[in-house]
Amino acid sequence: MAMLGLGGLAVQNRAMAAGHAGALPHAGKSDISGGLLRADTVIADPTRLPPPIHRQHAIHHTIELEAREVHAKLDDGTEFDFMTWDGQVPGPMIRVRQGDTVTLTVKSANGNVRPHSLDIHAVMGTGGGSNATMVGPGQSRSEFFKCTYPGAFIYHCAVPNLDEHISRGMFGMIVVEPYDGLPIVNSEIYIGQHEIYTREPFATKGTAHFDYSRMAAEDPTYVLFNGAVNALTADRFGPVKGKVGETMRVFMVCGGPNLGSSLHPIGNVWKECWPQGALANPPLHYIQTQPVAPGSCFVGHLDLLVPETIKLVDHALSRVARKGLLAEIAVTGTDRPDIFKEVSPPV
Ligand SMILES: [Cu+2]
Repeated sequence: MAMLGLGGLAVQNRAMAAGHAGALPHAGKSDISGGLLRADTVIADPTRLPPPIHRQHAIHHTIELEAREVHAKLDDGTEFDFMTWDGQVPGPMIRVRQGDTVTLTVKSANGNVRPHSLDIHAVMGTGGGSNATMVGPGQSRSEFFKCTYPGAFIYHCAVPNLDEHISRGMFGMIVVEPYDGLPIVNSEIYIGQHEIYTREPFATKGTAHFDYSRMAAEDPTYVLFNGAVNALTADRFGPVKGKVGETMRVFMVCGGPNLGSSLHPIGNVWKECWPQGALANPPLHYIQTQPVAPGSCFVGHLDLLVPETIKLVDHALSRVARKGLLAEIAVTGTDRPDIFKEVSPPV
């Protein structure tokens, strides 16, 4: 088994020999990766995701995800008890090809208190595999599944208090690439939106405590990308970087548990996007704001036409102005005054 050293993940791929008895296994590429942007947070590094798939044959993947309950920074001076997959929000992206098979082991870290399980929307089976993967602290269980249909699908914890566990961070994405793969782009990023319900008001210093009443009322205190207030911005831990003339693919998973997202790139539009992550369908073009339901995913392309800071937002803008949701893409390169320029001199 090859350890990637990325977020504690282990992955082993081998060629699928089914139907070809005696065939030699091929070396497979890594199909899962992840990692934190900063150690005292749960912020998944949006640039650490598995590479696009170019092979033309099916393989079998052996993948491990660990449920980890962690105390981490939600904001400067504010901490929270998160529940995560591999210590990060969103959980590591799993990337496979249609027709691939997976043996997935769900582990629960020794220090955990709660039970956890995994519902993967790409899995055709009871509970998306959640019955087969229910684990208590220190336990480990495995399941086998075939990636029958292409698309970008959410995975999430599915214990009875699943809304709380998702709110605390237990969601991520599996991308099942179509047989023909995805369009070629220059770069890719992976982000996740979810909301947190606390007794204390937004930005209160100290430890924030979970509020079940506010969750039942679907009235969150925080709405976040990647598990921290304004995490992916110049004012905090840095924006994603892009270059003029390039095309960037954005994978976004909306964990919820209750709120959808109206995903908009301020200063740009989605040149192409696949609503609900439905990669088997033709994309929509030139979409300004795309709804992403809780429990669903989004895949979209941005042409980076001019130097600018693109702000990725949920266009339900009180979530941006008052609840902590923001990611930025800093695009650098040569000015394009034929596309945009300031006309009036600064005052
Ligand atoms: Cu859980």
